[in-house]
Amino acid sequence: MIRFTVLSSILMMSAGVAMADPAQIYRDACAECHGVARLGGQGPALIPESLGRMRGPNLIEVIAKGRAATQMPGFGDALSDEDLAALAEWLHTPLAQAPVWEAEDIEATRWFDPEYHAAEAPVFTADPLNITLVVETGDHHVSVLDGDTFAVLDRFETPFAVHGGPKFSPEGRYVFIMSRDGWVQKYDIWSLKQVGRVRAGLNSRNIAMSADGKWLAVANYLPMTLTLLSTEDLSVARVMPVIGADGTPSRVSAVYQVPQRDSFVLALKDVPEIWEVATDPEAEPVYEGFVHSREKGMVEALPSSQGLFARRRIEVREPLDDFFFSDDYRHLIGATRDSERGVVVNLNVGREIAELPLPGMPHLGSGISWERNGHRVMATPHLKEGVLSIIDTNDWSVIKTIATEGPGFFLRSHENSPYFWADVFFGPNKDVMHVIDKQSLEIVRTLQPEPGATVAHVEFTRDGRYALVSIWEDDGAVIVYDAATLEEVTRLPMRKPSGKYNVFNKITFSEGTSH
Ligand code: DHE
Repeated sequence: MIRFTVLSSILMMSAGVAMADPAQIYRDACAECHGVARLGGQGPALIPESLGRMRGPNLIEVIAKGRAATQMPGFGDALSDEDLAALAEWLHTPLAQAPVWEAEDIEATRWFDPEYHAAEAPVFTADPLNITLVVETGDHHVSVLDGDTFAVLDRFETPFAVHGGPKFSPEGRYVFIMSRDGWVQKYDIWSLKQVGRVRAGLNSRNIAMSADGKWLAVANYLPMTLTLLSTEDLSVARVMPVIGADGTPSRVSAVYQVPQRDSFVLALKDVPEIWEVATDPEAEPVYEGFVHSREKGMVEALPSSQGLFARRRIEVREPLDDFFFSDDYRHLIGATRDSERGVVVNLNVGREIAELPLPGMPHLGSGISWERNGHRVMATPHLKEGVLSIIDTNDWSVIKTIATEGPGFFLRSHENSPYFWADVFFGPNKDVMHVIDKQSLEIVRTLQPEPGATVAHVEFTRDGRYALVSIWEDDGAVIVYDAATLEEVTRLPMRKPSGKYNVFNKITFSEGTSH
């Protein structure tokens, strides 16, 4: 009824006036679902920060035709082509004022599912550590798969546009999922039930969990903050403004858990700093640098913070992004803005120690590592070049560049597999997946499960026996391969399955997966 009223009022408006004011059209037709301030509500936020990442059909098409499998209706009959274009352009204009999203705003969104009751033990007979979650971005759901039988135990709705890997609690019972609009969802795998949700940011990048499982960090672009939540009840522990040493505010590109150091590490988009935030209540004092005293010259400043959430700045020459961590978490490699180099930072001493050429936009966040000839090597795909770089992590030299059939996005392997799998995500060959020998570094097989369909992202079962591959299409599938023979075992229909995450591989920090 409401929708009818809105549509008919727009029709009347369009009939009487040559072209309606897009802000007025928004107020009449969109605000009810997308929020008066365009920050989202029942529907997603409609601001440049979120629209810039829109995949698939363009904005005008979505407004005109609606979005399948969502509540979004089409307004093509109600609005002229000019009005549609004007509205789309208006939605791409930045908000006049930076929105505020503080602890009380976040708290006000905290919601618990009234149907949730915590089961005392798993409500299924499957191995709870061999559960694999499949994020289906086609209709914003997650399927919970039994990793032995590949039966779907549950399929639950997620917030709109989930991004990044879900994060599991250390024993593997709970999982936390984040959407690009900053919603964090908690789900209980044992009970197969959603626990609750909270909106931790307005435009967010990813989440990380502390090593002790108590805290969840949410990296935000909007506002420029790190939100720290309690994993227990999703309450806000702290909203940390992110401001560089020179006073410049910065977006947080990503946050990572650093288990050995009991901390989070943050990649910052706008300032040449890496931040480390302690999750250890006994964390040593952190000094902000040095102050000048007329009598003594340069003297050490008083500690600015210590204990839980103490923050340390590591200064680098330029902003670095998309981190890969060495196995012992002593080093990270970050990508430079020109997408041509990787910079190695030693977290102990807090400075850059090496630089390596990685042209063609390396996707270090997808990097994985393994032992080869007594050396630990890592591999990274490149988003703009059809190559994989293999790097020796002892001296950070590039030991081989493997040519692929196009730029790829994700890599995966498993301790029990002699191969690693690399997708081709972009270009005419996006329907193939390479399987590469970890020792010879030669491509042993190039799979093409469905000609013409994008094939991407792999996850292994707990024992590494099977590899699950996505047919990344609306009418897609997860294909289960025997990881040794590389033969197809079964095909599970799914709605644009993106990432897949095995509980055991994630909580044990398997070397074959990114974290
Ligand atoms: Fe992702 C992980 C950043 C675009 C799907 N992506 C990540 C992570 C980061 C990141 C920092 C690690 C988070 C984590 O798991 O904690 N992604 C970026 C970008 O900067 C980039 C290039 C541009 C952007 O839009 O933000 C980008 N990512 C995409 C996509 O276009 C993908 C293919 C589709 C989508 O859903 O938007 C995409 N990103 C993913 C997936 C993961 C991911 C499925 C988790 C991979 C995993 O196996 O852990």
